[in-house]
Parts: sequence; structure tokens; C-alpha cells
Amino acid sequence: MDAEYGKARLRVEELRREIEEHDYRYYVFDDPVISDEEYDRLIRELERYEKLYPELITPFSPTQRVGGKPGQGFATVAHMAPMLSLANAFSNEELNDFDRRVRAAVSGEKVEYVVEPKIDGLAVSLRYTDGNFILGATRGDGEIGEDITNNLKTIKSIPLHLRCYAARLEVRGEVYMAKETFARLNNARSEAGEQLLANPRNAAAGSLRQLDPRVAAQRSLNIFIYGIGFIEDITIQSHTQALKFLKDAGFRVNPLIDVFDEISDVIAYCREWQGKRFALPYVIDGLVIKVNSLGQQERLGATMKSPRWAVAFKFPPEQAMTKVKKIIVRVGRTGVLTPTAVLEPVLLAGTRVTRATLHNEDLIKLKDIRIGDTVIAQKAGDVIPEVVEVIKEKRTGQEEIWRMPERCPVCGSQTVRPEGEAAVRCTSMACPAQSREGLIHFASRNAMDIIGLGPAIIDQLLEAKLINDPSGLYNLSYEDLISLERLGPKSARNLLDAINKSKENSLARFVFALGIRHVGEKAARILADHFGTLDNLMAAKEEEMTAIPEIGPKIAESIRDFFAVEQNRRIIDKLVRAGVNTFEKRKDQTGNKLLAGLTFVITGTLGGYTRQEAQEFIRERGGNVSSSVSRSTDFLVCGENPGSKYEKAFALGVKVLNEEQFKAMLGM
Ligand code: 1X8
Repeated sequence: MDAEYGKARLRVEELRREIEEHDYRYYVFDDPVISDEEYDRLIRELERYEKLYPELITPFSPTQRVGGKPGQGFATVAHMAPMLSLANAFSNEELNDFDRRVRAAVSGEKVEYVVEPKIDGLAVSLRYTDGNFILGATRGDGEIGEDITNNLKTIKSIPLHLRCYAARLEVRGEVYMAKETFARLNNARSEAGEQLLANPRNAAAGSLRQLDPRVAAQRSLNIFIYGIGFIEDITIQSHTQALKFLKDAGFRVNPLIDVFDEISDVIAYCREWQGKRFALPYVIDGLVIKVNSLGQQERLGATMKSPRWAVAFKFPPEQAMTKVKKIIVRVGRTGVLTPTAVLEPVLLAGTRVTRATLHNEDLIKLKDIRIGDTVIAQKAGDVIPEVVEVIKEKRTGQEEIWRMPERCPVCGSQTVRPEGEAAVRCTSMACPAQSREGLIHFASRNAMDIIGLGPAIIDQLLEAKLINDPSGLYNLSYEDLISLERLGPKSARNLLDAINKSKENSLARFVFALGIRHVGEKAARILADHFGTLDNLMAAKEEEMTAIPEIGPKIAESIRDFFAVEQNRRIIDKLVRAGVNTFEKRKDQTGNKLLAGLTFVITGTLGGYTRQEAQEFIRERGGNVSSSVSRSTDFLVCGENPGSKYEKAFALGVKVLNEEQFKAMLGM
């Protein structure tokens, strides 16, 4: 080893120690001791050495905070101890209940409560082995989360090395985006014409889920560490001790912490923060109250979901008076038309609110909300603001009653309100508001199963205007696909093959893929089995569908509405012409074909079995069952007290079977 290399190695180690110290002073301690320029000089010097001697690079070098390459997805990881959620308390009463349960479990011992702000962000877990940060994960389902180490490393207040030793340590914390960062991000998005993010928590979640750590790095997230999930060889007696240990280890721990002996003091403190919280630079949605003694925590234990030794006090929603300027309609991704009130701007929960959801038509009628009304608007936590009530005393008589539009404001198609539902929907598959989601569903595994056609490619295809609806997929050429960013020749070939192959899918898959409301996989299979061809299904009357045991009126109505839309029929026509299969291969073709090709109608009361059983007997033998008599009916099975069907069959010359004859025909 030459002398230059030896010197470089020592200097690299020195630089890393220095940089980490400055990161700590700046990001955890909030008390930098050098200027940004001096800091940059250190980083650049380190980078120079690492370029010269790449073998000196380790994953824990400060230069590697934005080191990872964009991934294909996130690996899953099991937490060393489950990440539980917290039970909520919304009132003083519920806090008193919590206190009573705690005291009962520790049989009259003295209890200390630690109270901390509840950060409105995303729970994560950080793992350190031999003092090195080796793994960061999302909560996931509490047992298993996703490995987001590379994105977490971009958060400079997460130490890459512990400042005090622990052989194995897993800590828990909340990643969040500061209010100011969020405002800046949304301003930039607004200028770029991009969709705005709803709140800092969503923004933080989106950043952590970025597959490219370089994007995550630009989002300047931060973290508070609030607990230990797993630790080896170190004994800690209380939560406050744990927090001190975490601070000593170099973690950023929230300093706003208080300890109380009495729940009444906890309650008073919670109420105090209710008003003060808006002054904080980050969003909190409540306070977390924990029993301090770990011995008592252990005795209290946990339920399946949450520890019994902690509770989250949630702030009540904020309300304010304002005016409804107008009511607009937004079309959501599922085609639901949602009326939204445009409000005179009002300060609510620390943010300027200009919109409130009105949910649906019925709610507007129920609350009698009119344009020009003075109303109480409310914002609960991070949810979308809503109108609570109208102050009718403030009416001038100039207020206007509002009605839901009959046509979709996005595409102009007819809207429907299915019976028994509150939502009005746009019925068109080609509505731009819906086409993206529709395409994702169409290509999904249980639908047309087009491997390689995920949301990212679909977005690119829509963006490039190469497709508008599913039928466009089948006209795509190799040149179209290769023109997309991030799609190489091999992927383009594979995708083209997958699209082509999907033409041979069963009718059941195709019907499911259409994304007709209420028509899930099972209903699609039953319908395909029953009707055999798409034409038959499209021509079927609602009664014919509801005659099938598993198909209820909700499904039947939805199917009728779907096929009634001109746009949908056009798309289906294009799919058929592209060669997509619309015929079901009958299951019973190889089995018992006693009644194959014959159509039965049943009327009257049968003796030996129910009508449903009779229908099953027919289908098992390859026959069809229809609910109404027509020229294409082969037999009418007639029980006791037949209705008008008997007369119709007689008039049409359809053969009528009594129960005896029917049984004989079934071979029973
Ligand atoms: C969630 C949170 C906790 C704390 C702060 N913010 C949160 N979002 C805290 O303990 N200070 S604890 C917690 C949980 O256990 N699910």
C-alpha cells in the first residue's frame, strides 16, 4: 500500500467524522458552527478522495445519502418487534377512561404520564447493527414493512452512525414535511401546472415512496424519533430514559415533552396545545400520552392492535364561518361527480381554506346548502374541509338552490344515479377522468392480465395520446412503444406480445376487465357462463340477469346502464374488431351435454325442489335458463299455478313440460 493511499484513507475518515458532526449540529441540534460554504468544501474534498480511491466508499459515507439507484420497487422486511398503532381519545372523558384502565392494571401504584406532540407524518423504523444504519422501513401492516433505506438516508437528521454503542437497535419515529417546505413544494407544482398535494403528510408519503432517491432528496423531509422498538444489552427503566438514550445516540428527539402525575393535568395540557399547535413549524394532529415506567408498560401489555399503556389524544376539528361563493362539480377517478363548495377564504386549522366537499346531492338537500349561504366550515385533522351547517338567519333571499348537472362536466356524457346509491356517476368509459383508472383495471392481473402494462406505462401512453381507452391498446405498434421513455426494445416486444396474447382471454376476464360497477370477478364469470357470448350479455334484459341466482338487481341495473352508453358500445365495438375474444368456452362441453343448446323457462311452484335447484339441474346438463318465454325458448317447465308464461308459451307454440316429463328429461 503506497503512502498516498494511506494518507487518503486517514483524511477520508477524518472528513467523514467532521461532516457527520456538522450534520448533527445543523440538522439535529439546529446550531451549525460552520458556514454552508465551509461545509460544501468538506463534502467536495471527500468526494474527490472517493473518486480517486473508490474502494474507500462505504454505504455509510455522507456522500452516499443520495447514493442508491432508482429501484424497481421496495423489498419487504419484517420488523424486529411489531409496530403497533395507537388507540385514540377524542374527549376528556376518554382520557379519564384511559387513566382508570391504567390505574386498575397497576393496582394503585403511582403513575407518571409522558406527553408528546403527535406528528402527522409516516411511521418508520430504523435499524442499526454495530452502530451503523443498515435498514429503514415503513410500518406496513405492523409486522412487515417496505425497505425504504435509500430514501430515508436522504434525511440528514438520521445518523448514519450512532454516537453511542448498541450492538443491535431498532428505533421508531415519524417522518414529516415541514409546513414551509410543503408550501414551497405546492407553489412550485402550481407554477408547473402539476396537481397540488393535499397536505404535508401526503407530500411526505409520496416522497418516501419515490423510487428515485434523488427525487426524495429534493423534498427535504425530516424526522422525530420517539421510541425504541428493539434494543440489546442496554437496560432502560422508563420512556423518559429511552428518550435520553435516543438523544445521546444522536437522534432528533422532539423537545416538547412534559411529564405529569395526574390525568387532570394531562387534560389541561392537551387543551392548551389545541390552540398553540398552529404556531409549530410542522403539523400535529394530537398528543401522545404514554405511561412512563417500562415495568408498568409491560404489565399493561397490548391488544392485537395497540399498546394499553399509550393513547393518542386527537384534537377536535376546527370550525369557522364563511360564505359559499359557488358550487362546482369535480369528477373523480371512479367517475363519481362530487359537488364542491367554493368558499370565501377562511383560516382553518392553520391553513387558508377555499374549498369544502359537499359529498353528494342528498347531503346538499338535507343541509339545504344554497349558493350565497353563510355556513360553518370544518376541518378535522388532515381531511378535506366540509360544510357542517347553514346559518339560515343570515339568508337574504338572494341565495340560489343548486342542482346536480345531468351531463358529466368533463366529457358531456349522460350521468346516472344508480338506485339506492348517493353518488351520481359519469357512465362513459372514455371520460378522461376515468380512463386512466379504467385502463389500469383493464390490464390488471385478474382482468386482461397484460404483463408489463402498469400505471407508469399507461400514464405515458395517455400523455403521448397514443391511446384514450382500452381499444387503443390493440392498435399500438412497436414504434409507438419504443418511442416511450424508459421502454427498451425488449420490453416493447414483450409488451406487444402480452397485449396480443390478451385477445385470447376468456369472456369472463373480458367482462370483468370492462370495469362495470358491481361486476366483480365472480359476477363476470357467472355472467359469461350463463350468456356465453358478449352479444347475448349486451342484449340481456334485466329480468334475464336477475333470474340468475347470484345476480341481483344492483348488478343488473349497472350492466344495463353501462351498455346503454354510446361511448362504451363504441369502445367495445373497437375491441371486438381488434380481435378480442367475446365467447365463453363452455365448461360443460366435455361433460354432460344432455341439454346442450336448449333453453328452458320455469314457471309455477315445483314439488320436489326449489326453482333455484331446477335451474341448477338444467345448467349442470349444459342447458340455458331464461326468465321469460320467447320464440327461442325450447321448453317451458310448468309447476302448480303457472302464470301468464303458460299462455305465452301456448301462443308461441313452445313445448310445455310438466314436472314428471321434466324429471324424465333430466334423467332423474
Ligand atoms: C405515533 C406517533 C407517536 C409519537 C409522535 N407522533 C406520532 N405520529 C410520539 O410518541 N411522540 S407514537 C406513535 C405510535 O406508536 N403509533
